[in-house]
Amino acid sequence: MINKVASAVNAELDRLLSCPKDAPYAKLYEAMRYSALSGGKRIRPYLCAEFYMICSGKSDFSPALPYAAAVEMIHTSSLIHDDLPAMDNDVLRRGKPTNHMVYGVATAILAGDTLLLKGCETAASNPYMTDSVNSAAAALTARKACGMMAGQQTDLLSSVFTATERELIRLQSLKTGCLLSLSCMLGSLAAGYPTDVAESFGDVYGLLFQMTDDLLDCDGTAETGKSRGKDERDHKATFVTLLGEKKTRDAVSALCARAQKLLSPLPDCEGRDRLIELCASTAVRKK
Ligand code: GRG
Repeated sequence: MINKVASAVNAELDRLLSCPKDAPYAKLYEAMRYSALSGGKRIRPYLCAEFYMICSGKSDFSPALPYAAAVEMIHTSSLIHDDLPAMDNDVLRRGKPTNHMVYGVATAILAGDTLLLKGCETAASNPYMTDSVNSAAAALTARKACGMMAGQQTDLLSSVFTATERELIRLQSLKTGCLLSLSCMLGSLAAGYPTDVAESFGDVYGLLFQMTDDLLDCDGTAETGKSRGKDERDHKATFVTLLGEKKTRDAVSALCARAQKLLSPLPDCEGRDRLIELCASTAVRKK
């Protein structure tokens, strides 16, 4: 199912990010497309589409697709900015040179900014939804994107020498958790279903996802497409640098079980089983 959603969201992003003809700013769109259409697991669009299917009982996720594309645009904007010299200063993303390495810092900043706002615009104008649902979706999207930035700001100040586990959980719940919970919530919202289960699941799944991301950063065999071992070198507070690998792996197992349990109030269906399986595969992921 994730491959089906990935193909559909790629086509939607291709359409939404097409440059107006003869525009003098074509480079900006080229830079946005370079990062938005450069692969990626498309986990956020998948969560959005899957929550829509589970909560609506339908197998066609088209009505949730604009929301799924909106979250992926915002996620891409965060990756572009995260890689900038003033942030993580990275040269490799998804196995390719980072946006600023190809287009320069100024265009990369603009590409990130434009993708962020295009994401909000897309969430506000889903043609399958009523104005009031779109208005709620846009407000939620903006709120969660602000949460992600608050997490990034906290991260800038954090160091392995001073951070506590509690602070790190708070930081990562914002930085990574906000967009993952947003994805689940937009799917529920599009289905006209309450968003509380989606939010609680997204929060816990977000922590699970970030802990495994930290484990991948120090795993020599992982296929992340990113520079490895940077966190330790930069003295960043991560779950692995703070807790050690063994305790992090134990926490991953506990979070996986917790996330799976949080799905029980949802309708019993194939989609819910797929999410249960997603948690298990995330816990042992290699990319
Ligand atoms: C957009 C204005 C603006 C600011 C962004 C830099 C920043 C503020 C936030 C950083 C957020 C960030 C990069 C969090 C890390 C989340 C994370 C684990 C990313 C990796 O996600 P994957 O593995 O990546 O889903 P793919 O490549 O598969 O999409």
